Amino acid sequence: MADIVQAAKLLGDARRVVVFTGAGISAESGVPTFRDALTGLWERFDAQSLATPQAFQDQPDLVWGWYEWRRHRVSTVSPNPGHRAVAAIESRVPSTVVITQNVDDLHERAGSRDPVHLHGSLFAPRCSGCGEAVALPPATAEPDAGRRVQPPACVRCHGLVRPGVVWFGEALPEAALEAAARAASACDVLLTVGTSGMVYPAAEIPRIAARAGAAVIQVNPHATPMDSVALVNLRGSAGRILPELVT
Ligand code: BJW
Ligand code: ZN
Repeated sequence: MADIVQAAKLLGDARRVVVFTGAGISAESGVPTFRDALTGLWERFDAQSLATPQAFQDQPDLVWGWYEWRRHRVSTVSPNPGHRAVAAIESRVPSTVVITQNVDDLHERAGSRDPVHLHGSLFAPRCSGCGEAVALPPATAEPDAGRRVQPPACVRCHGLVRPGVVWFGEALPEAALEAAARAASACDVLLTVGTSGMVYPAAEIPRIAARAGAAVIQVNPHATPMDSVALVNLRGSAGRILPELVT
C-alpha cells in the first residue's frame, strides 16, 4: 500500500488523534523555521544562543529586537493549506488535540480550537521581574531586521518586558506539558509535522504516543530523528501532504 494511502486510512479509522507540529508547518506561510530563522540581516547571529535567558540578560535590546521583528513578520502572514488541513482533522474527529511548539498563532487563525502551546507565544509578553502579563500595541511597523529595540519597562515594577516564550534552560508551562503527555499517551494516531525533533522535552511527545501503541505518522521533507519512531514517513511539505491526507 502506498504510504499516503496507509496514512490516510490510519487517520480515517482513528478515534483519538494528536497533531504535533513544529516550525515546518508555518514555513510555507513565510515564517522562517527556527533553525533557518536568522536570515537576512539576522544571519550573523545564532538562534540557539539568542533564545536563552542569558542572551536577554546580556543584550535585552538585541533579543527584543529579534522577537519584535518576528512578531511583525507573523502578523503579516496567513495560515497555509497545512494549518487548514489540521483544522479539518479537528472538525472530523472532535477529540483531536493539537500540540504545537510554534510561537505563532497560525493554527488559531486557521480555525484550530485550542492548540496547546508548549513553547509559549510571540503575543503574550510578560514582565521579567514580576511576571505581569503586558499588552503590546499591534506590530504595525516593521523594526529593521538586525536592529536593537529597547524592551518596554513594566508599569508595576519597572522590570524589563520579555517575550512570553520558553527559552533554552527554562521549564515548559506545566499544564501544557501535562496536557500534551496525557493526550499522547491516549491517542490512536499521532501526526508529527514539520519538526526537527531535536528539542526536549517536546520531542518526547511522539515517543510517548509510540510507546503507548499509537501509530505515528511523520510529515517532513527531510529525515529527522523521528523517522525511527514513525510507522509511516511522508516525505514532503506540510502544505502539500496534509491536504492530501484529509481529502
Ligand atoms: C518542513 C517544511 C515544510 C521545513 N513542511 N516540514 C534531553 C537531551 C538533550 C538536551 C535536553 C534534554 N532535555 C532538555 C534538554 C535541553 C534543551 C534541549 O532540548 N536542547 C536540545 C537543543 C538538545 N531543552 C530545554 O532547555 C527546554 N527546557 C528544559 O529542558 O528545562 C528543564 C527545566 C526543568 C525545570 C526547571 C527549569 C528547567 C526548553 C526548550 C525550549 C525551546 N524553545 C525554542 C525557542 C522558543 C522561542 C523562539 O521561537 O524563539 O522553541 S528552541 C526552538 O526549537 C523553538 C522550537 O519550538 C523548537 C523546535 O524546533 P522545530 O519546531 O522542530 O523547528 P526546526 O527549525 O528545528 O525544524 C523545522 C523542521 O521543519 C525541519 O525538520 C524541516 O525539515 C521541516 N520543514 N519546511 C514540513 N514546508
Ligand atoms: Zn513587573
